Amino acid sequence: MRLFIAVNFNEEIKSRLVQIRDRIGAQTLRGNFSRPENLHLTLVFLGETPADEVPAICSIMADAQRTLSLREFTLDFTHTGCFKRRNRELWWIAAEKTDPALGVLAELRRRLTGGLLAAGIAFDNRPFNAHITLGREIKHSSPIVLPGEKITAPINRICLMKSEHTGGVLVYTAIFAVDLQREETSVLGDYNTQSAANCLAKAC
Ligand code: 2AM
Repeated sequence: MRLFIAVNFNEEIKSRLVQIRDRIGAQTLRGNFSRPENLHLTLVFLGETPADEVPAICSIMADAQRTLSLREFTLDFTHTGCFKRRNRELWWIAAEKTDPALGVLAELRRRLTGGLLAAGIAFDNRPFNAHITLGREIKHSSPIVLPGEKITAPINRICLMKSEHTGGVLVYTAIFAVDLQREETSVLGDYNTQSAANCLAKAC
């Protein structure tokens, strides 16, 4: 099966991404634009993977989170641009290269790829270039002009995604997910530290 590890986004973030996607679409002659439910950020592309490697990949994802003790964080998507592929363009949105949160994402990828290498599981090892693809195969006759954007997206979960063509439509399905730790304040909510400790003690 064709797999990748990704960060997905909530409906609010996806609808803001769709607005930018549509602004690009309005200025192009042709293009293959990402469906809202397919908008994601790829951390590791595994490609065709034997099904019997899936349990090991899930463990590697859980171990990466456990060893880093990563708390949920946000990434500011501010920068739209394109990769040129032959005479077509792939348009994306990304964070500024200097955004410290990108360093956190890169560290998470290092942990994941380290685990995959150690387990002998194949993946695309080209340099990590964190982006959300908005459209592929884009052709336009005049420059695409976009207003400045800042989309602050919560990064709170990593998912193992299966990619397949179903009835000619590209469908991504999350088959496993690991949550990043919630911020202390949201874990405790209205409780004080003592009652939270009691709850945890009861749960154990
Ligand atoms: P892209 O959006 O830049 O094409 C599913 O295909 C996801 O994996 C996409 O986000 C895609 O990035 C990413 N990906 C990374 N390396 C890939 C590769 N070698 N082939 C296909 N997709 C790849």
